[in-house]
Amino acid sequence: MRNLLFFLSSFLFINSFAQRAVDYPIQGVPFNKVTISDQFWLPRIDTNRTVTIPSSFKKCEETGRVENFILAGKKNTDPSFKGKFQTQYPFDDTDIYKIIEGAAYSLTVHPDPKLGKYVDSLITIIGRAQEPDGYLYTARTIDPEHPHPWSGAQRWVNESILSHETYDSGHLFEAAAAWYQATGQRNLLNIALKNANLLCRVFGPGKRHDAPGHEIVEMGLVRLYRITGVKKYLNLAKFFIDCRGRYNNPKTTYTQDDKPVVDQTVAEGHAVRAGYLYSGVADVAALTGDTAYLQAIDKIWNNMASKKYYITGGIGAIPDGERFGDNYQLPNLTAYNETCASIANVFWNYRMFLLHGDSKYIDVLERTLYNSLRSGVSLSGDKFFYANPLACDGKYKFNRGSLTRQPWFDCSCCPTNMCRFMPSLSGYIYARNKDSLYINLFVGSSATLTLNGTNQITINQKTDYPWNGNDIISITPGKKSHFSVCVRIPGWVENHPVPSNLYAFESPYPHQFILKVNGKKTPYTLKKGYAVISRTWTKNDLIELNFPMPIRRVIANSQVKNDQNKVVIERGPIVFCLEGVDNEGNISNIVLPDSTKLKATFYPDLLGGIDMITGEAKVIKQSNGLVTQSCLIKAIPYFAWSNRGVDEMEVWIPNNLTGIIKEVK
Ligand code: FUB
Ligand code: ZN
Repeated sequence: MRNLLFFLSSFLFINSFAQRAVDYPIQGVPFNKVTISDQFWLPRIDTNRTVTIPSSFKKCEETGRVENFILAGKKNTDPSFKGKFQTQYPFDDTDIYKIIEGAAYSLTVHPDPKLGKYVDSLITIIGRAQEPDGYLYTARTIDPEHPHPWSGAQRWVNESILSHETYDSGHLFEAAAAWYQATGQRNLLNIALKNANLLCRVFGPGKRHDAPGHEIVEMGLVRLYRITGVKKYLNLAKFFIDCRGRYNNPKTTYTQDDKPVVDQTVAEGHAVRAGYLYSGVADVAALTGDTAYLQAIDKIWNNMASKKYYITGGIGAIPDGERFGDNYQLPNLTAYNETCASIANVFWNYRMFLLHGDSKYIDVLERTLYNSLRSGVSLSGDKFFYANPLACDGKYKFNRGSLTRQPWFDCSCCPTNMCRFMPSLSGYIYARNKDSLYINLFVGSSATLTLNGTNQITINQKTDYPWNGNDIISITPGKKSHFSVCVRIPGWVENHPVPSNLYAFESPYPHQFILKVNGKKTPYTLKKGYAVISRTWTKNDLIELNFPMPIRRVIANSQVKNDQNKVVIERGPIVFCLEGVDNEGNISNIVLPDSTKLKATFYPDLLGGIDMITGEAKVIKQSNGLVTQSCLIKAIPYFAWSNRGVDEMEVWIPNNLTGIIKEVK
């Protein structure tokens, strides 16, 4: 009988899901419909599966994060039990949720019964830690008389400042949705729904109206709504967004709470919170058709992309407050660029694309993905950057007090965010609407999707990206049919390194790329950054692409003080840097004149297989006054630095003597 009720309620959920009228005009092809075979990304995803996920679970055990759930469970069964919260931050529960989310994506393509069993055992422990009414927050449950100092004496009283209670819920919801999607199992989903139902009882019109201190619950609630079709979850996500700028005291820009979201115009405050908020706003805008939300995030996005965005794709310039700086305040040495903020930026830009169908958002996403996000984890998969600066002088301890990647942090949000992001990458490659298929990322992969309701299309992509711009994509529809394939033409091919005037190529390159179908040049129209090929497609039709990848020099807008008289070396989507070890240990006196010819060579055995860019530059030396000598410089991809010990590093390289100046914070 219980099973029947379960079946009926699932059926009703799915039914209401199908009836949803408004949504993103474009849908992503989800991670579980895409298999990555790419020579660049697959080894990294495999390392995430074999090293990052297991080592992070181990850290959660060693540091007491798992123990926190066990202790909370004991308290739930025996109120006289005396326990003590084992770790430092009230949001440490989220690390386990994030790794479970990553394990879920990973298991979809790589079944691993041992891992599945381990996650199930964790879910059992998590379930026991949940209080009977759905509350799940070990920082209070273990010892309610003495909760974590950030948590407040009673539930929720510190929610808008420090407690992270709904932040914990948000990550729980994300993990539960992923686990359910990946395995079909409802064990974590049931825990999540019980917690979400509690939130719905506590918060809302006429009830509590705190704006969450650290956003993510909005996105998490939307995921629960998408799975269940239960409207109250979407309503609560919208309610939380609408609380911002209205009720909290104090109202801070740090938490994007100084004004109502619809009146906000600039990217502000803590960058991870901001990125998660803007992603949640996009989700709710898509599902409710709220145009005021749309206008707000469009304005905020313009501010970010034109004034607060690093050439590496990082966001959140300022360490103090882990936050966005003022317009054009983009220091290099002290750049914070938290790994989590890069991940949040990918979430946000992907949603902006789904809303607008413009490739400029994928340009931002791609730059972040291949550079500042990728740099967050070592090649070995077990050491991490929390901050991702654009320069290192070997003295300023940028990485939470250290000069290089670390295996874990007291606040370990970045490693565990990496666990969940890496295996979800398959979900960002393709998208579709009713009769168009979008190819956004050039990542070797195969996918299946449906167009026009019934036509099942199989895609196969083979490429050497990002090291060269050749790409072959086969399209096989279930039945011969007419539709459009929209191939993204990256901004860097079109002479726009970014979709704003924040950065430009020093010298333009003639617009040229090759696009053929079945060996012949094909007609296409350029629309919102996509080459749209509309034709009748049949089995194994082949799209061939070639994006020339000359080595380019990028310069910054004159308002970015720290980047004047300097250039960045780029090739394709990859940003390069100088690291001491390749350049006789000292890079601070190197000048790269515009006349220096640069050459790219692929080294399969260096740093996991990378392009190195070399050229005859100048080095300034002190010997009875300043002397200039020739020197060979070697630049490696930014993402690969700091894999060979502590070192100096520089992304912006002086192209004349004036460029060798001190950094402005
Ligand atoms: O507050 C939770 C997480 O810890 C944030 O997202 C990170 O920036 C770190 O402060
Ligand atoms: Zn982080």
